[in-house]
Amino acid sequence: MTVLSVDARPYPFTFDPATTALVVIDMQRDFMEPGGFGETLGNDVSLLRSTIEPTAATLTAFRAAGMTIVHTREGHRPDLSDLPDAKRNRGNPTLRIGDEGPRGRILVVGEEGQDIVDELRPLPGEAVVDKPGKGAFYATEFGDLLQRAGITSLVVAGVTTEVCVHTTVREANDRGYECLVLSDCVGSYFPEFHRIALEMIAAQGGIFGWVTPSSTVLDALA
Ligand code: TIU
Repeated sequence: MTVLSVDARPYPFTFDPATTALVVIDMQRDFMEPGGFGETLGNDVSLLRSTIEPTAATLTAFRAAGMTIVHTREGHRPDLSDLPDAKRNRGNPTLRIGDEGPRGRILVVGEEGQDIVDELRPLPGEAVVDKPGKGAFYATEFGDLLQRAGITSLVVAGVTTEVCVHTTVREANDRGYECLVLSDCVGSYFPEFHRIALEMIAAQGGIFGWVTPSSTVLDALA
């Protein structure tokens, strides 16, 4: 396939589908459904639901185009050996990471709550990277996986905009990846943070990358 270009902020984003991956960050029940980590931190998890439908459509388009797809899940080993006390205790939540919640142990790998929501379930063959931090590169195989696949550009969906999406995009930017964030496929518990986080990515000539609605990418791949 040839190189594609889509309208974006701060200027058009150009990508080769052969070297571009869709990265879907932490679309987990623990963040998006009641009874999980997001709710124990005091958040209204329904605010993230609007990301599901456009992300599902984007997954469909990337699958149809035969492009690389990587899903991430924030989570910790069952023995919590990769969970710093600072993270476990932060915010004094009602349920801490590792505690038993209504959907299994909070943010523990393999538990129902830690898995991806049904609507965005990965297909067999799609990579799923479990990550103990907010960024996808820290203490994971994510970077090696992208390198092996020859990926140089990332199209990013997921939650939350100013936390795991931002951390991952910043980490990716420092590692030389071109990042396009899909504005309707990322979401936050704080609408104002979401808006400003997207502005921060595209400001200063795209200091961390580009921002566009998913419709521009879907049109380009159609
Ligand atoms: N709390 C919050 O906004 N986010 C996280 O803890 N993790 C992710 O963003 N995935």
